[in-house]
Amino acid sequence: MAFDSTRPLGFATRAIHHGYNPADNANALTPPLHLSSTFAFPTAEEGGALFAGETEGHVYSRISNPTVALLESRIADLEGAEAGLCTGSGMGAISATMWTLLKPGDEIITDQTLYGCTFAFMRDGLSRFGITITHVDVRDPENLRGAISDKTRIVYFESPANPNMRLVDIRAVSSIAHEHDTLVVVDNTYASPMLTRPLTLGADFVLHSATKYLGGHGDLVAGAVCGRADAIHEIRMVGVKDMTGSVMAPFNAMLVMRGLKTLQLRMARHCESGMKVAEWLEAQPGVSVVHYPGLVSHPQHELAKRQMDGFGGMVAFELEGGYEAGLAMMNRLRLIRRAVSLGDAETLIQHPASMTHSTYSPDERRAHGISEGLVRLSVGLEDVTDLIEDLAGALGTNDR
Ligand code: 3LM
Repeated sequence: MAFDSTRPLGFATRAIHHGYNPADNANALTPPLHLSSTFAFPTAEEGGALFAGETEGHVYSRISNPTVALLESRIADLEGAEAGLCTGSGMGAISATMWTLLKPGDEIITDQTLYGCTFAFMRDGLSRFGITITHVDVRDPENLRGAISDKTRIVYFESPANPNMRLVDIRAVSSIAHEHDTLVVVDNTYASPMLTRPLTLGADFVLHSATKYLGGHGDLVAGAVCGRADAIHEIRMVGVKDMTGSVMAPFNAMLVMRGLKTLQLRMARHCESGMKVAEWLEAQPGVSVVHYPGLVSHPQHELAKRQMDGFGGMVAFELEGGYEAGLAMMNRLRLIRRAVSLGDAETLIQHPASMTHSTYSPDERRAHGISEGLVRLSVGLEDVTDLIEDLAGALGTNDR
C-alpha cells in the first residue's frame, strides 16, 4: 500500500519515494527501466483515441515514457509544480520552452548574466525568427518597470546566475512581470529545488540543466522544465515532440532518479564546503574578490538569506593578477579538475571568459558583468581540507 501521511512529506522523502509504489511493479524496490520506444495499442480505436488526446497513456517515447514520466513527476513535486517535462539536455529544456511560448514579434527580457549557450541561443537563435531580446539588470527589479512593454512575453533569468553569482529577487520580479501579463521563466540549475523553489515565489516556469545537481555524478546530460500542467503539455507536444525532438533517454531518467535520492545530502555538503572555501579564499592575499551568496560581502547577501535555503556549492573569484594569474593558478591545481559543468562529486574549476562564456564577445562580457579574470569553482563532495590544501598550493599560500 502507498504510504499515506497526514502531513506533507519532507524533501528527502519525496526525492526518494514520490510517485512510486513497489506493489504496482512486481514489488520491485527500484522503478523499472522501460526502454520501449513504442507502446502497443490494445485496439486500433484505442490507438486513435490516444492520438486524439481523448484518453491518457503512452504512445511513443518522443512524447512520453513511463520511466521518464516518474522522474518528471518527482522533479515537479520537488519544485512545487503541477507538472514536469524532462528533456535531452538543459539547452533542450530551454529551447523547447522558448520555441513553444514565443512567436515572431514577441520580446523576451533577460537578466544581464546568462549561461553562455543560453545567451548565444537567444542572440543567434531566437533573434533569427523575429524575437527581440532585451537584456536588463534585474538585480534591481525596478529596472524591469522601465523596460517591460506590451510585446514582452517572457522575463527570463538565472538565480544565482552563471558565472558571477548575481541573484534576482524572484518574488519582486514576478510581481512586476505579472502586472504586464508577462511570463517568468527561471533557470534554477545553480540552486536546485533544495535551495530555491521559484514557482512558490511566483515564477511561471522553472528550468534545469539536470546534468548538474539533479544528476549529481557527471555521468549524463539532461534537462527539465516544470510549470502548470496545460503549459507543460503544450511544451511537450510542440517544443519537444515537433520542434526540437529533445527527449530524455529512459536510462538517463534512471540515473537522474538515482541522483535525486541523495540530492538533499549532497547539497548540504556542497553548501557546507562552498561556504568554507569561499571564506578561506576571501582571506587569502592575492584574491581580489570572492562571489558567494553566503558571504556577508556579497551585495545581495540579505536576499540570499531570504530566498535560499542554503548558499550552494558554486563560488567565483578573481585574483589581483587578473586573467594570467587565474590561468596559472588553475594549471597548478593537482586535485581539483579543470573542467566545465558543475554540481558533480568532483570539484571542478573553469575560466568562464575562455570556456563557458566564450560565446560572448569581450565587449559583451564587459557589458554583461562577466570579467575576464573570473575563475569559477564548483565545490564538490571531497574533504574540504584537501580542497583548501590544493587551492593553497596553487595560490602559493603554502609551501608545497
Ligand atoms: C557550465 N552549464 O559549465 P546542458 N543552464 C545553466 C547551465 O549552467 C547550463 C545549461 C543551462 C555548463 C555546461 S559549458 C560547455 C558546460 C545555468 C550548462 C545547459 O544542456 O545540460 O549542458 O545545460 O556552466
